[in-house]
Amino acid sequence: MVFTDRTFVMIKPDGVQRGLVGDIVARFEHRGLKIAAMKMLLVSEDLAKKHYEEHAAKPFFPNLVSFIRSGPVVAMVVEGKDVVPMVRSMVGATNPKNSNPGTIRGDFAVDMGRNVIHASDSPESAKREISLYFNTSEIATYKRIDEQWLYE
Ligand code: IDP
Repeated sequence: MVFTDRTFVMIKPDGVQRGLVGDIVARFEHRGLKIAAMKMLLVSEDLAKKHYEEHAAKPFFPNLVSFIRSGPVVAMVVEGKDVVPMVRSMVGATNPKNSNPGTIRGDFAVDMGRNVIHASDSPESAKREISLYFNTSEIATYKRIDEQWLYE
């Protein structure tokens, strides 16, 4: 099945440095979601500011920009039915103090500014964020072999 539902996910520098990339990607794969694109990169200042533009006026904005640039990140496009809310529920609350166990932040994070992962909060943000990080030629269209066992 080829879904139009897509979300943007980023494993932030803390997740990469702590060796959590494999565990996090496995959660999406095991859930049945499709990784349509994935790359490691260093985020430029310009890209970091665009990514977090909705927070530009907030006092923590400079920290957000410098943290996302503090090491390599892993950016992904993830696809599946209702993928935006599904991935947000897998990620957990923004502040890990309030993230339920079983969520990525609830299992792997302690502090708000070291919350391991970013995921789009709406289909509109997903579209915008995917276009910031990926060209259309970098996004693969393919079928998972288990789709008939995932979708009724
Ligand atoms: P989200 O990552 O759960 O979507 P957003 O509100 O979009 O949360 O905030 C982006 C990131 O900015 C958060 O993941 C967190 O790392 C950081 N952040 C959000 N609110 C605060 C704050 O009040 N103080 C410090 N950092 C914050």
